[in-house]
Amino acid sequence: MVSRRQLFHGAAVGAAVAATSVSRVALAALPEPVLQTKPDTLPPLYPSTGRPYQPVVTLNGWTLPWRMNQGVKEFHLVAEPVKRELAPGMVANLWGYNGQSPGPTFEVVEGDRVRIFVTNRLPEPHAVHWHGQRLPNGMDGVAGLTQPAIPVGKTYVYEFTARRPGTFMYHPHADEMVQMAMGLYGLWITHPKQPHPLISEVQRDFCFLLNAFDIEPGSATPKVMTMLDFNLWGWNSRVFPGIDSLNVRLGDRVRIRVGNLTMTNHPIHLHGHEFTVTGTDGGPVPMGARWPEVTTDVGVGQMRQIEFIADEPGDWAFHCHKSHHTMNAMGHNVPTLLGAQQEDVARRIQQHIPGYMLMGDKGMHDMTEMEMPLPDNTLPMMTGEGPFGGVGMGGMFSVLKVRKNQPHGDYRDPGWYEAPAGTRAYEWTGTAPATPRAATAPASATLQVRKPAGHSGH
Ligand SMILES: [Cu+2]
Repeated sequence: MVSRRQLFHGAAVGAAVAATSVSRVALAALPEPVLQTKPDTLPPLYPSTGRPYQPVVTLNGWTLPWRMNQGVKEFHLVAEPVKRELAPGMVANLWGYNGQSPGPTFEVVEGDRVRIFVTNRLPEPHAVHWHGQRLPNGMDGVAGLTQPAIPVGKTYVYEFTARRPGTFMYHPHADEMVQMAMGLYGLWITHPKQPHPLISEVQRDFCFLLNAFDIEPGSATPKVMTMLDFNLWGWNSRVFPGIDSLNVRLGDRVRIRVGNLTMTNHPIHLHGHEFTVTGTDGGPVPMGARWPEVTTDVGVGQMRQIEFIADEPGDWAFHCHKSHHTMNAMGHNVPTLLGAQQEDVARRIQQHIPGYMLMGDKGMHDMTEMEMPLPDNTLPMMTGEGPFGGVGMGGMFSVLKVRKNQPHGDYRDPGWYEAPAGTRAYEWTGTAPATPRAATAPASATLQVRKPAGHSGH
């Protein structure tokens, strides 16, 4: 599923942080935009200038380096068409920032003055809204309302002070439906400037954005007018099995920040642990308003920050609980065939359509292992290999890996969990007694007439 990655070689992004060598003349020019070419999870970017903080790790993403210019952190964001590998075997034509969708994560400290140069290399006007931030109205990035849209080829400058700590997002406020359907958005973390009574120190701090795409199997560009029937559900523009695992050390306090810029809600569920929601886009949650959960719904336009102690070793599933969001692209106009005798039907159809297959008379588990002929550039609907066979998942699914021996600060994939003897579900091999069964319904009741449901696509 997830290969081991060398997470300690962030050379591609490391260089631009060194601000001291930049000349006065160069500082008057635009900061060099930093690009990222790979969808890997890059290691935390420890700040070499400005106030220190404990950095986050962006799942299958990275943090944008800045340069310090007379006390102001300067960033250069470039909106442009990008190619993003959603999972091995599928590349999508998206729009993103600095080479990737989502764009890079911004990390600043409460009180920091920031200046962001936004260059528009999209084929249409653009504007960036800094979702959730306190800032002067004219910096809010709403095309037509607070500024003219950024014309194609032009660069605009946003400048404000990051006034309150928390997790924020950024996204277009110009032709949002198209630009967000194409993958333009990113995360913004403002770290507290001093210990904060409602913000815990954590050993691991992950963040990702939820996404929804509608990409026809065999094509590569999202359909931008889709409102409901998305067919690919992702985290940071990756879909399982392309999403990296979240690797932590046993006993770590873990924070995960999840932002939702899709058009539906996502109940995010963690196995094996209880967590509390410790923050929203509105700020830290007061202690008296926190309660234990194993699932939290992340509504549209919302961020939820969850925290827990990773005190149970293992490979724990972590996923959206809408089961069609843990599947990859497939036609939805498939009737339920549980219990139907279909071998003969399939054989008769195959006489007319070679290769035609019906599926699912015993459930869809077979899909997890089936070698189906797929169109080019798409992914199996339910996939991913675990140590015990097919995981049968897609979309918004990953694994929290809790390990006693995971070194501090090491985010590399430790491989699969080896359960201690006697702690894994096993097969009963004794003699099974006759099992009483519920009476089956009379034969006539199994006859079904399927009428058109008038709910196209689902
Ligand atoms: Cu979901």
